[in-house]
Amino acid sequence: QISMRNIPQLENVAAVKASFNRHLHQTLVKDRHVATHNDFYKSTAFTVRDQLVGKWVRTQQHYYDRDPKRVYYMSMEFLMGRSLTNAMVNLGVDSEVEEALYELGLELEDLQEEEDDAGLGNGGLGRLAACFLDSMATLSLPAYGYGLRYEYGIFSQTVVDGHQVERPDEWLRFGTCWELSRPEYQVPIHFYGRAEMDGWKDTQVVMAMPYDYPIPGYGNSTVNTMRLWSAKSPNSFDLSYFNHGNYIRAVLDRNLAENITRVLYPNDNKMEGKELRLKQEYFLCSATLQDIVRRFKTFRSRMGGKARAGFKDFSKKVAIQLNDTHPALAIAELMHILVDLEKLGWEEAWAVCTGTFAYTNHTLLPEALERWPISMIERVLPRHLQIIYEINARHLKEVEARFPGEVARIGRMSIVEEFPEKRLNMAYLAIIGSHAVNGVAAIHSAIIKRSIFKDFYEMTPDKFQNKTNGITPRRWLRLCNPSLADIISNELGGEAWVKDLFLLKKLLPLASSDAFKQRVFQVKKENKKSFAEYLEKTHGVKVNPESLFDVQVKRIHEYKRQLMNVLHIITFYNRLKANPDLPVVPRTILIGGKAAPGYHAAKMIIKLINSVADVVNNDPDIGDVLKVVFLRNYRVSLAEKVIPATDLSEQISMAGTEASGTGNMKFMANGALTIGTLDGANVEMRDEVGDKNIFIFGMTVPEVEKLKAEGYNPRQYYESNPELKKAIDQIHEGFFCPEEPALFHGLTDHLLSHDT
Ligand code: DL6
Repeated sequence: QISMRNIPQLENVAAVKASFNRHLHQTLVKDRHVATHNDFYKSTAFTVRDQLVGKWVRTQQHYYDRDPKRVYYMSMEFLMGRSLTNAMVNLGVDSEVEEALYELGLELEDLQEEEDDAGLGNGGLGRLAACFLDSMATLSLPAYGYGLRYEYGIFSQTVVDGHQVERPDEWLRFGTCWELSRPEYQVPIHFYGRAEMDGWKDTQVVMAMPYDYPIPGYGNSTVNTMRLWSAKSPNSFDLSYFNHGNYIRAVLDRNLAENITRVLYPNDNKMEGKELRLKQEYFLCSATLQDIVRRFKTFRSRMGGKARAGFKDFSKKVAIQLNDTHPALAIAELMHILVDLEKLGWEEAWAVCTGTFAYTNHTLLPEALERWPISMIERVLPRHLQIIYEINARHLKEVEARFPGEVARIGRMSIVEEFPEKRLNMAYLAIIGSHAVNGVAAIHSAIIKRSIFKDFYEMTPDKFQNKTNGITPRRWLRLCNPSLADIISNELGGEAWVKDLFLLKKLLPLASSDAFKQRVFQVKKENKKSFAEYLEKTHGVKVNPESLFDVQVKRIHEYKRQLMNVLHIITFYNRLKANPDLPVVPRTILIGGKAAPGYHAAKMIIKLINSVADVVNNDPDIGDVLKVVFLRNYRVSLAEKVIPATDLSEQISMAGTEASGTGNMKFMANGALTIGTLDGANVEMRDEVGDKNIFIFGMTVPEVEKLKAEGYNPRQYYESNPELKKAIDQIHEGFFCPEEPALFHGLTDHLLSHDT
């Protein structure tokens, strides 16, 4: 098989080697004798980065000259993963760099392991943001990502005695080659103080320092910017200490202000109502809006060189997409800037606001919907609370005008909730302040209209849309599965499909070609072999690469039903024990994912997976027929390894709970078969591939709703299904954990009483 990737040009290979050596010497100040692997990685990264900067500068100049409408993706999370291999692929220099390293006696595969993932996100929501940035750069859209530069991203997961243990993610310890600080664009962020007639007074100030990261498009000249903010103490921080001569204390206390961007909150699909998190959210909103408004204002027309007059064109030039409600305070912040600082009238400012913002909802789970206590907002952001009250009062007047006399509806649609304590419903603020609201898969967008946002849909139906999630085929096929990408490129005569995945339809006639199927099968086999080797090296477990790789990797959450997967494993095990000659395909079942550190049930599920793995893997009766592995520290770079090696992708959430899912798509693009429920984007995937090519099981959303309405009694299923009963009893009685037999009582009791 001849690779369709460009043949490395000798002069380019020589240039890469020269640049590599120059960076090792001039930038890292090392020679080959003392250089570490990390130095070699960095020399490679700087060499590739050099290829980006010209395009980066020109892209930004181009935007400045042309003054197009810009799109700003505002997100508390960007789960970027590694940058080196992504930049190589998108710049089209992967063959040259690989060849140059080879000639230098180095392996790209080893060097890339030196790069820590930029893990500034929890799961689907953060990874979606990262995929969008790649996609927008590839489409040459004038786009920016705005987020926070957490010093500690998502924790690193280790497993001790089967239990998850969290370790800090020190992704910046060795520095990163991919960021540039821009101290000249620092902005002050205000907190606390008092809201008075003539402004927001006596605030505490923290500086927001921007760091820029290049976002290269694939096969084009675009390099966009992701700008992440880092908290810095202002020079004036606690001057009273300085004034009172306590110089040392004053310098030490500067750390306190900088804590704002210290760490990512590690919850997926759950709100953490801490003041620090509120400050993080506002910090992002205020810094970003100051930056956007500055950029809007400093536009100089190519003819006249005049600054832009007024804000009437703002929403023609600025679109801000809110990635969930986490940055919803941006709506109040823009009103604050326009009304308090720029002195616009309320109506004019509000029209600018609603013309600018759009909001994406990513979840229906009630515990994930943000509701901030009013007492906290009043203390931290007193002026913004006044603004939100004003937005709410005007909104409720409109509701009243539209639905006269419907007192209950007016109460339901208020941003201010009264019970159990006074809180602000941030989703309502986001809807009211936006011109578009979307869900992330067809089924999810339909559900929000008839459930959590029903009243709002009835009032403004045109605002509500669907935008089914997607994934970037650059990282999730071309980069992570180069051999499969080669097969596709060979058949299609080039790499155009990497930018237009619909071209894969042209492969359809090959479904009946044995030769083609054999090639695809061979790639899967090789990917499984490499992954098995990786598992042995990193996890110390030997798995049979000929077995079926059955994989569920995602955050650990009850609604995602890893526990149901475990019940299946136990049942499979019991069947094999009862009948050793059972004709089955040998399976390796891999489950991986992080549990939020405060989510006890999720952590117990991890322990259970490890306990079951211990029993199954050490049972001589079972041998190679069934192996269970808990994949530690699941993250973007590990996803890139396991997904191409998977035969069966588990997408088994209860219908109506997974808004979309995006892992489902990554597996399917890499040739895994899906077993799943009619939830999230699985529904649309089934529509594309047809019923015969996907294993769908379980209840539909209407069936779930009906069962809930009738009253669901999990114990009834337990009593009537002997295999299920046996599996649950074994867990309960400590069969998998004899040293602590009552360990899983919490899980089993919950399953039999409140199973969600
Ligand atoms: O839209 C991206 C992703 C979806 O694919 C997942 O189904 C959904 O669970 C996830 N939602 C969140 C919500 N977090 N909060 N808040 O992460 O979004």
